[in-house]
Amino acid sequence: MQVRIFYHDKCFDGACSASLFARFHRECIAPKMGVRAEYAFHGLVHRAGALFDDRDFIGDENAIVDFKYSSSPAVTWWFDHHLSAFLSSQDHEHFLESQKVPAAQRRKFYDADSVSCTSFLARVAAEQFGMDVRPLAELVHWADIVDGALYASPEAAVEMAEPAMKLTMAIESVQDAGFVPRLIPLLTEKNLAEILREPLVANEMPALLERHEQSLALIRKRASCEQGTIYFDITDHPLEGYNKFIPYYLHPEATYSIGLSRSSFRTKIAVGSNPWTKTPPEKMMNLATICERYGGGGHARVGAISFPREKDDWARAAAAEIVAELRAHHASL
Ligand SMILES: [Mn+2]
Repeated sequence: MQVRIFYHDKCFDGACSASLFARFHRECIAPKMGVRAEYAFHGLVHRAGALFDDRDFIGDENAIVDFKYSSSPAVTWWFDHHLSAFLSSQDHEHFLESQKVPAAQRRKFYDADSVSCTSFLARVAAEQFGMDVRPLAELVHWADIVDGALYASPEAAVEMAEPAMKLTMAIESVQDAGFVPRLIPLLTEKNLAEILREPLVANEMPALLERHEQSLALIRKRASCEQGTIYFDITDHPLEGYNKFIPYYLHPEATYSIGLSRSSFRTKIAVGSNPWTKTPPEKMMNLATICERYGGGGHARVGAISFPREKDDWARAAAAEIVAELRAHHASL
């Protein structure tokens, strides 16, 4: 049996969810079906335009983890925790319909309160399918820290002493499209320090660390913080991802950060909030709602909007509106 696993690409939680799903399916699902399964991994990215190509759903099973819902009948499993999980109300209806079966037959799972999709998947796999997830405690722990931005300090997040943080950097920025699919199986086979020593990862580290230093220097030059909101535009320096805590490392007093950047396939507005802010949670703007207005999405505390690569000017105009809105909100507190 061929199992195709579609996961949020360039994302630590997405990769961990894919790895955990494969192990879950191999240990708990395939044996019950009396089959041997093979697993293939396909990254999905948020982009302007269609997110899915239904012609990719050609596995005997097709699973989507840590990514938006698809109502394609070929999708047999789905796990997500994003606030903006449904592209349309029809998709949401379709999901609700899928829940109207006895609990034991349910294959689509959604919990917007889970810090990471990995910890959500581990919980469902353990409680509803009897999977022994104890050997995966380290992975689940770090998926929550990384996806929930629960780092002790901006220094801890930017200086990346922990293996999980270096792996996050590699997942977010290695350019070779085969890198994450090769890394995924290791995530539930070895501990994170061992994975960092694997040649697949170790060979990438020196160049990645150098690029990290360069992006830190660039954002330091470009970022300005006014009325609690950082803004920077680095579209003239194509970067395939940067450490999203750099703005708060440079401006710890900020509440929000808006970054405009450009990669090989999109121009992106990253709309984030400072995980270490002293602003009380009830006074924070919901960033998923703001991003949805422009066709983006995410979580309450961090979101993003993708534009076609050549639409820099639209992206810049939208970013300016969001910056003005967040600064005005901050000034009104
Ligand atoms: Mn996630």
